[in-house]
Amino acid sequence: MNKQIKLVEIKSEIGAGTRGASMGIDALRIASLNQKSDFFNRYEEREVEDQNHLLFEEIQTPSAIRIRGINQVYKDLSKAIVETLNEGCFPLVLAADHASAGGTIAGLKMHNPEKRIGVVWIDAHGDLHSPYTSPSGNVHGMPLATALNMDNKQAQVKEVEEEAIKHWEEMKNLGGIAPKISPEDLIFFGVRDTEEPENELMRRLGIKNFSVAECREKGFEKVTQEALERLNNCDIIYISFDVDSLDAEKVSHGTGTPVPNGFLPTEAQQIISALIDSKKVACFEMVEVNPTLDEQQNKMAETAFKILDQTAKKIEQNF
Ligand SMILES: [Mn+2]
Repeated sequence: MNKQIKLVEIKSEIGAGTRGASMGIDALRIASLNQKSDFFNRYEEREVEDQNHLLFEEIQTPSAIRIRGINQVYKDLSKAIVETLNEGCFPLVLAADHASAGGTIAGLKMHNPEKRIGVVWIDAHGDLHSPYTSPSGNVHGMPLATALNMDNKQAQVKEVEEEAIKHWEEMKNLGGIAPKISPEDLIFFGVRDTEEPENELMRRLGIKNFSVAECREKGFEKVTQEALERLNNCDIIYISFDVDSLDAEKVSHGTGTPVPNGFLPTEAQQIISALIDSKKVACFEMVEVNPTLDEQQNKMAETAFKILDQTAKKIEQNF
């Protein structure tokens, strides 16, 4: 019998610089109703507590805004991922801002301490910042640095508060395993809006980015095969799908940090589906739908939901 998908839902939006990502999951729900889909009836849901009440409090740590709350989200979400995997289910994570993905990776690694995890990060951004390098202090730009256990202090641009360091260290070491992934097991698709400290880190670590142009030039079948070859030594693969990887101009601005010149929905779907066909994908996450920023009603969620529904069906065939 096929194992079951379980939806793991976390509405944490304290890692983003703009408000409203916590409404992203509900926007997907509305999209599913409009498309007459039974998606949210098909799968069991596990809700993880957010710390969004902190938005009403003053910012204590400007270098990593509300990192205390993100640290808690990491703990709660990683636990939910471990529980879901313990039940033999496939965790399909619906999250608000991308900060929580560090907690997802932690949970995957805590359940599979002996396994090598490949990460495919489909995103306009590198999300490789640390409190030491981030110009904004928004923690949704930092999840991969926690998974890689990297501060990138060579590129330090500011002082970090004691309180922020304490939480940052806990996040990197969550589950007593650090790092959780290796740079050679991390692959970007569609990253096109980065800051210099991230560029420098990507060069130094040799992190592969399949740009939108390269994907179109070589063809999506070829680049996904190349990606899978690069992850050949990984036992399992985690896909993190940030909807800002999609083209903001041609699709929608309904996401926290929209960027033009991204993927078309069909292109993103091709990447995701080909990866799942490898049968190595053990977790999928969709993040950063923000209906309050959508100038075309609920277009981003409508688009993202189609990808979500297709992806879930693909997982069912392959899990
Ligand atoms: Mn992201």
